Amino acid sequence: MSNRLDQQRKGSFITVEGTEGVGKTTNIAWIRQCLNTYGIEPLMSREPGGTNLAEEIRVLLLEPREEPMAELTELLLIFAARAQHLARKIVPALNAGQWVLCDRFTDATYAYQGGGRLLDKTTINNLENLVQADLRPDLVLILDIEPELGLQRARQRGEPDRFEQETLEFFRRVRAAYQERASQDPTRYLVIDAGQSLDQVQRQIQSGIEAFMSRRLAV
Ligand code: T5A
Repeated sequence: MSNRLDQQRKGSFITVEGTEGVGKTTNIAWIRQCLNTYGIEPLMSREPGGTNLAEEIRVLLLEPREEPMAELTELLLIFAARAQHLARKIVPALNAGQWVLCDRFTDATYAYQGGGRLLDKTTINNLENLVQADLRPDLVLILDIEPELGLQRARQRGEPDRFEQETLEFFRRVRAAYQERASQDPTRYLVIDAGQSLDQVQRQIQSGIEAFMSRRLAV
């Protein structure tokens, strides 16, 4: 009974993850170019956000505010944005045969809300099943970096958002949660050492995409 989302997808779903300032925005453009060489033009999106309404929820989530946001409020807002994003953008695209390349998805929730905020993983898993049914990314690229280095890069860009104001300890837990998820499913997750030069990072990404494409073409 998978389909509250009416999902009969044909396209592939690739997500990109990592702690702050790890270089997702920079490298997503490169991933797109790698896919282009196979004749694939992916639909680009991001979370939280991706549709007008979900982008409004993103603002609520990222803007620093005087009234502290309760952890459960944060979690529910993230899944509310995701439900909208899936229903209005991701699932229709996948069903139409389009590939989707998304900057963050539910692995970020396990990492930030589960690892960072220490929320119960079963609660996250229940919401994941409710909102996504059985939809999961086909490939998750995790850009991995020492959180100190990523935060330095992110903070050079201006005022920190609500998440960037968190402690180093918080980001160490986020990173550990990503690493743990990757270790549980090494074929679906690809961990990239993002502390290297951009050129070296892009070479790792390219060979990961090539390996994914040969697995997919073999099916
Ligand atoms: N969130 C999100 C949750 O808590 N739960 C969830 O479920 C979801 C979906 C917003 C926030 O929402 C939280 C997590 C986030 O805190 P976001 O917009 O993706 O998510 O926020 P950021 O991680 O902050 O994304 P950024 O766009 O800020 O960072 P990027 O994209 O990782 O970094 P980028 O590409 O802008 O690079 C940063 C700088 O480093 C340089 C770049 O030129 C740039 O100046 N750089 C390098 N320099 C040297 N060597 C390299 N290899 C480099 N790569 C990049």
